[in-house]
Amino acid sequence: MQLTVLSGAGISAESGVPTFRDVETGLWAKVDPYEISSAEGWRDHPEKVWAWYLWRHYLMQNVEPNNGHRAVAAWQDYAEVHVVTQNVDDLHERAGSRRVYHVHGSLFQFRCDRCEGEYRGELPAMPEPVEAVSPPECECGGLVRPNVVWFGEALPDDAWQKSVDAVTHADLVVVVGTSSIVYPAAGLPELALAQGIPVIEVNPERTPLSDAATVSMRETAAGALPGLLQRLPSLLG
Ligand code: BJW
Ligand code: ZN
Repeated sequence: MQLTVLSGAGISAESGVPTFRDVETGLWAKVDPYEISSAEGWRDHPEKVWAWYLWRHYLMQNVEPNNGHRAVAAWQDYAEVHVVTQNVDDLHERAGSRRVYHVHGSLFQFRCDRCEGEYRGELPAMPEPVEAVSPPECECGGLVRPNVVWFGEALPDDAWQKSVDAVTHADLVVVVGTSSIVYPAAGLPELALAQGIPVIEVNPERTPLSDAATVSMRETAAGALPGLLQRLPSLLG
């Protein structure tokens, strides 16, 4: 059996990583997403964007995978599991998942915004958010940026192709912890449904996917995923 998981920020929430859109605790409750997560924001005030990502980098290094990430990794004992994640953390890998496709990049890689060269220098620890930090300069005169995908930027080709393959060749797709509003990732479950592949959504809140999904569960990732395979016969009938 091939099982494909599409994850979003909600799967890491129970590890202590804030989601983006939660109105009280979400990352974007305090900053404007288009100022911080867009190419224009980087061009206009790179020091503000760099400071925010240094803080998130520190945060992600200092959290642990939760029972949601661990359940997905444990499914590898029973199925060929592919994980398509919008998250830039490494919690799926640290839980033991082997096929993980980061469609929005990784906050553990940094590159020059001009020559694309990888940056391997030390990063300052940033346990608290600060307003502005100048990003390191590359030898070519460009600035070092996180290797993540901002609004208006193309998704990495390789990860995207593998994700489309994984979703369209799956026997079951589990969509967990995403608001399902950011495209093109939000279109992946639609591809599966169009082919008659069942899609199970796990999210404590309703999303634009909820009505179309084969099953939509109002539960958290760490609560629902550990017992999900055992519940499949009753969920899918
Ligand atoms: C829990 C839980 C628990 C809480 N358990 N669940 C069509 C129409 C209009 C616009 C567009 C369109 N197609 C494309 C666009 C533009 C844009 C877009 O989609 N905009 C929409 C907002 C409308 N898309 C893009 O720009 C993309 N690029 C693109 O289209 O390029 C075209 C192109 C082609 C060729 C050349 C050039 C260009 C790029 C999108 C990049 C998104 N980047 C970000 C930042 C990444 C770096 C970083 O991490 O900082 O990705 S934005 C942000 O949103 C981040 C996330 O990956 C992404 C999705 O968020 P996610 O994961 O769903 O989080 P939340 O917070 O929204 O939701 C959390 C959910 O968890 C909630 O539902 C909770 O209920 C739930 N939850 N606790 C389970 N315990
Ligand atoms: Zn450079």
